Amino acid sequence: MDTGSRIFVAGCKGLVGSALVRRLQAEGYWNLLLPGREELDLRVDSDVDAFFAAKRPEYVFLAAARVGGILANSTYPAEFILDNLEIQNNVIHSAWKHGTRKFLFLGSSCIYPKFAPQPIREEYLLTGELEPTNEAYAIAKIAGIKMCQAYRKQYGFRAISVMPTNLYGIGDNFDLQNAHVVPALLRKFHEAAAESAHEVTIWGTGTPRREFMHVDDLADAAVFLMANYDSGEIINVGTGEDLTIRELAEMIARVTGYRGRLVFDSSKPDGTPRKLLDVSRLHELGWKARIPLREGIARTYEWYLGEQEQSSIATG
Ligand code: GFB
Repeated sequence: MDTGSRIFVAGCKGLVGSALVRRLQAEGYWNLLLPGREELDLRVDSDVDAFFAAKRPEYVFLAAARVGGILANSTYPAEFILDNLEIQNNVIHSAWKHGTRKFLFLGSSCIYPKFAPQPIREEYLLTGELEPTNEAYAIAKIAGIKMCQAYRKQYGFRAISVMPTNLYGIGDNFDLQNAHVVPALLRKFHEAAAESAHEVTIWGTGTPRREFMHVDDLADAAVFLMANYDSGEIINVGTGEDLTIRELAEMIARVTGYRGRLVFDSSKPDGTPRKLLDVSRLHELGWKARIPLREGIARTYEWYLGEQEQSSIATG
């Protein structure tokens, strides 16, 4: 890519897409194609085809997806499978058809088997049963990986597939029902601290282990891989470190100043017991995550407080 390349960031308003836009703009890329959802519905094949025919993007980052936390995934499996299949089928096919030079598909660590050995190596894909709470989403993402590999094999399309670990950061969704755990707990603890509440309820047992990466690190890795990786083999992107949900909750409580009790609601699902990616392939290429978890959470909290302030000014 050079700074004048036509680069399409699909999903430019989302957590990952907006981080990619920040990163690319900071590096001087000025020819970014950034249609919003109201302008281009990626689920409609004829619209996507017309967009590619008109704009002919040279590089594509496919960061558009229907995403959500454990409850959203298990409540809306139909939307999670259909929307994601439609988006990725349309964007991958049109990119190939209209001559995109290089394509980056973003998957997820939930593509791996529920009980995969830890840390999870790329070759564990399709070696066991998936985690039921996000099976629909995972199947869609696996189909995207296979589609990229098929187009590379049959047509020589230079598509790469990147598997990020659980992400959080600026621009995240803080809706308590649909969010992932980091924004959900930031909001719960923030509100509890403000109200001097005595307890906060955390879903599940607190024992599952997760790895979390700040989305700015992911954006940095994606731009790095676009330039330095060209293989059909999937590649993991993570920090290489995990912690329990209880430890995460304690960290978020400290960041927000909450001092009450933590209550665990084991009627809510835990999901997969552990999800830690093996990132040796990425490290061998020369890339490592830089933002420590506690610092990333503090930055996200600062951003959230700013957003709260803006919306209270707006509502007057
Ligand atoms: O972030 P999360 O929804 O994603 O949940 P998954 C992680 C863990 O945090 C689970 C617990 O064990 C949850 O039970 N948790 C505790 C909470 N309190 C809360 C809360 O208030 N909200 C949420 N959301 N969780 C998702 C997948 O799984 O991970 C997606 O469903 C995707 O497909 C994403 O892959 C990265 O790691 O369990």
